[in-house]
Amino acid sequence: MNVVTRGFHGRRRPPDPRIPPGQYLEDGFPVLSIGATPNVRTETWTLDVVGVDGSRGRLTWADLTALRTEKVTVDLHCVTQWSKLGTTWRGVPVPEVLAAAGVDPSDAGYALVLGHGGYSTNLPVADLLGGDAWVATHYEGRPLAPEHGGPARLLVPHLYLWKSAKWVSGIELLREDRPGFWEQLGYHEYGDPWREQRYVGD
Ligand SMILES: Nc1nc2c(c(=O)[nH]1)N[C@H]1C(S)=C(S)[C@@H](COP(=O)(O)O)O[C@H]1N2
Ligand SMILES: [Mo]
Repeated sequence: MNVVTRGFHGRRRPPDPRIPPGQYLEDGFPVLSIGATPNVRTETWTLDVVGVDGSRGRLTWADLTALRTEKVTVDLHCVTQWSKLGTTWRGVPVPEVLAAAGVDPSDAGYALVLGHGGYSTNLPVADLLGGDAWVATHYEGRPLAPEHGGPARLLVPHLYLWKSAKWVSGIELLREDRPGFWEQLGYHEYGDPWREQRYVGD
């Protein structure tokens, strides 16, 4: 019998089932960017979509904002171990962005998503088409702040947050997987927070 251990366990709070393994709860909204925040203006904003057959489509801000949006409340998980619960966003579902660009994703296996400043990140196309990926323009009811990727970023909350490219500028559909910025530096090709897929081989 170990009274000390039993007492310790008795005082411990039950773990929050919304927080994946190895993560802690963050109340603020940290900014994680490789370089300085770019000044991306809606007047000149474009999103270039490229299909596996070389088909191309470009959306302007007017094109994007004419599309149907969804309001979603999601939890965010950053590989630097913070999780932020219950964040509310507004965005256009990615399938509708691809359709508006006139690019058919059915032959694609992967996507490389590009952000201003040379950022890129790869993920399976299925994760963009499955109903859990948006081109987000609003956070907590306001236009998305520049430091968090405004005017528009990818939002893929079921994967670690580095997959959610800020200042999204392109979506390239691929047959073969191609690593993005962090993935080339050893981060996981998929990045499921619930399986702690932080680094290659996790
Ligand atoms: N274009 C671009 N997108 C990016 C990044 C970046 O440096 N540039 N950082 C990524 C990383 S590592 C994380 S954790 C999240 C951080 O988003 P936040 O700054 O809104 O918290 O954005 C991701 N998207
Ligand atoms: Mo990150």
